[in-house]
Amino acid sequence: MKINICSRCFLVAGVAFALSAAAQDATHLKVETVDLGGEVKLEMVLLPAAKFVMGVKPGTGPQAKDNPQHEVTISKPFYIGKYEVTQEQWQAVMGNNPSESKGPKLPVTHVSWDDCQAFIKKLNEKTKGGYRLPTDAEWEYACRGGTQTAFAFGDTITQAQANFGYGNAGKAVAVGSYMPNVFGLYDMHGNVWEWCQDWNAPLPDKAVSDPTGPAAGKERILRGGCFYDEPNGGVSSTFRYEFEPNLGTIYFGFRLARTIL
Ligand SMILES: [Ca+2]
Repeated sequence: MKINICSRCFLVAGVAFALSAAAQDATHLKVETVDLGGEVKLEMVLLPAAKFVMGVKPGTGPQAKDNPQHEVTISKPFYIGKYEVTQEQWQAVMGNNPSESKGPKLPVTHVSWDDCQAFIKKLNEKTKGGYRLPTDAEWEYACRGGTQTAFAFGDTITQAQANFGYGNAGKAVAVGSYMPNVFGLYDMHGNVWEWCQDWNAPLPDKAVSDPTGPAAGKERILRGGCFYDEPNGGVSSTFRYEFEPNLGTIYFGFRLARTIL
């Protein structure tokens, strides 16, 4: 297993801080590249610890499910996938490909939350570990990239900026086909829904630190919408969807996070 760190990048790790201009400049974020074998790479972007405002600004933009504005502290830096997990990455780790529409650079689909856990277990055995799904709050922090607008690109979004609304391909496309957000992350809006770690429950309207959701539940959170969804129906930075953890669909994929061990 080969680990490469971009040598020209830097990041201040440690205490929580508000996003600085440097932290918002993706060219300064450290990228970790892991070789999964067979020339298949996994790229992870190191995001800084930060405080950010999570949730829907009252009276603006698409509504979110149970996501009122509240301050969230992310107390430690963590890695998040630059892209949705691809079919070639799933194949490299699991030795199979559950997706209906096949393509090495397409996001893997038809994976349940439980399937994601099996993938992560094998990936952690194969690497130095720490991989997991992002929490709901980490996902929104990563999606926003310091913005307070409904989308990472402003209060509106176009089909030139993301794959949603059946307007483009009408299906999932190769990861990284659209513009990245300020953190250099691709397809946070649209393409496929992304499983998060948390059980579903309404979010608080008070400040919290490193929230992980309730200890138990019936459905897990998904974020970001997919090629099918409309801007006011799931593609925004704040919209939360939920689904039983044992079911996968053509609309569901995921993005990895990694704790620094
Ligand atoms: Ca997505």
